[in-house]
Amino acid sequence: MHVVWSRSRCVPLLAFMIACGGNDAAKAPSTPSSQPAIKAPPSTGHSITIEMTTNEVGSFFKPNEIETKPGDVLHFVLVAGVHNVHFLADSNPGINGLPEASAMLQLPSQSVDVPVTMAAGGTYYFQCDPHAALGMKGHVKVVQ
Ligand SMILES: [Cu+2]
Repeated sequence: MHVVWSRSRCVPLLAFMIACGGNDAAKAPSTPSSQPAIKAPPSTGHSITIEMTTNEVGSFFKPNEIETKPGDVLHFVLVAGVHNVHFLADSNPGINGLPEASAMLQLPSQSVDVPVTMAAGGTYYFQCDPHAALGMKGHVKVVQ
């Protein structure tokens, strides 16, 4: 003998699944480009740190010979002194996509990121404007 329980009571299921769609609306990332005329290569997510230093030896970039790829970022960090980074047009004749001259960095650990927008297959000259005559310069070789 068995007892059959009727469990068919209708429980009102108040499923208020409120989809709160107002707050997580996708905000388009607003990344204003400082160089709208240049079609930037897609970012590789890779960055190369270059120190800018003045010490008893002199003023220099370290390293100052860099090999990189389009879409990399050159991460210039001030260690000591007052420096900038400038891919001088006169020293890179006929080259499109040169980054603009950076601001002058003055405080240790200040940095500037320079996206590699120059074409692969070239080597590009850069310098620190105040110290170029003292040898503060370097080259970026861009490879594919
Ligand atoms: Cu300098």
